[in-house]
Amino acid sequence: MPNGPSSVQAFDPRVIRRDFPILGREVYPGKPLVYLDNAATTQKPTAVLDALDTYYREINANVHRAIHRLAEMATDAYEAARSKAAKFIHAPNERGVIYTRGTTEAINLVAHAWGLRHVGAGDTILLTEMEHHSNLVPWQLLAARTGAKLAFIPVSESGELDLASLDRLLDARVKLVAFTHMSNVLGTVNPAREIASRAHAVGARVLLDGAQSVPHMPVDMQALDCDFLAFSGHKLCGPTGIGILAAKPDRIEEMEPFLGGGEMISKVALDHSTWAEPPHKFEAGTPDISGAIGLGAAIEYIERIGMDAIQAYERDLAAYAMAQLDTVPGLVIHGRAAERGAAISFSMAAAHPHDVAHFVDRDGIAIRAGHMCAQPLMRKRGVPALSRASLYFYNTREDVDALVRSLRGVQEFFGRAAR
Ligand code: C6P
Repeated sequence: MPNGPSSVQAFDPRVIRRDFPILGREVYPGKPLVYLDNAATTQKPTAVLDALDTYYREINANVHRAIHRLAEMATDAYEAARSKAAKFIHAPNERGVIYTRGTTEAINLVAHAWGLRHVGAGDTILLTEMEHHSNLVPWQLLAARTGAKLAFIPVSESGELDLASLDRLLDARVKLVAFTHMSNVLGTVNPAREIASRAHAVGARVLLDGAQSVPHMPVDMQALDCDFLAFSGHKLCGPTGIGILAAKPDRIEEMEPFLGGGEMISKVALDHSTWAEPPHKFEAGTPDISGAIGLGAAIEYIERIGMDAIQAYERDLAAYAMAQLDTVPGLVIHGRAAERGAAISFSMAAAHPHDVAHFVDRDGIAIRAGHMCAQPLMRKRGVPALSRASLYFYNTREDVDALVRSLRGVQEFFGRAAR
């Protein structure tokens, strides 16, 4: 089964687009899909669709249980995908690479399995003002249970973290620094290595939310020296419902089980149990086997394109998109960090973000509008919501041009209505 892009040799988005069947459809008559909501979820290439189909048609069996042929094949494919994921992020070992439902579950897993034992009353969990709710609410819950406090690295008007504040915020009471590698709203790519090394200097552990970085740039867990790294498969061409928590070897040994049940045990008596070795200790019950295999296929697919090539292409496309968006009257981009990815949020003087999204949708253009699961950041910027175009390597300048044309229409339509 061919499972690489058709254009391994030369990076050509027009050729790559042929690998994504959905990109060829019209969403309304005469309106071909312009998909610019990749920070929410990405589209799936044929390689991933085929891997899912093949699994269910030819292999389907439970993993790590039976000894029949199909069970062996399913287990091998499931574990091979784990190896691919571990290599992809350069995790220290596979023992610390745990399948989860996605970034959200991965962060909740750390909060329960590690946080409840290592964060106590009077300790601090240091976050940033730009976190997605998935990297905020689990820590609020942990703080409420343990008596720990939350503190926040401020975000500047341009969308950058105020690293000078770290001198004040980092002290021996900080047990964990948890932050997003790339903001899903501002597009900012945070200096993860620097923050990690300053956090470690006061003895804090580091969790990196890689939901928006792992799909878009090379992410090397060991080079960044984070204790925990979380990401979601569906944002990197994989299926929904599967993601990864990777933990350093010392951290994985410090974690207690989160969910109890089958597969995560070694011996079970009526009144007590002992645990399986990691990562299985953290994978109770029948896992998302097809999801894991689909994730493996997605990683294989994008590795064949190359993360460096993807990052370079997206950087160029994002710069083009920002320059074009800046020409639309009344449009304000939120997030002008020097280091940024291809998620571009904006407001328009003439219309509410929901009206903007509805309007461009009629032209076949998918963008996101709302609080983007970052309500504190919206409050800080004084907006109830934003619109966001988020690009991936299969997007083109033509996609950007279509959006800009449609946004000019928004400005004209709503601007006229207001006059
Ligand atoms: N952001 C967006 O449209 P899940 O839902 O678990 O796969 O990912 C959660 C998550 C965590 N951190 C960051 C930085 C994210 O961007 C997301 C998901 C999507 O911006 C859906 S709200």
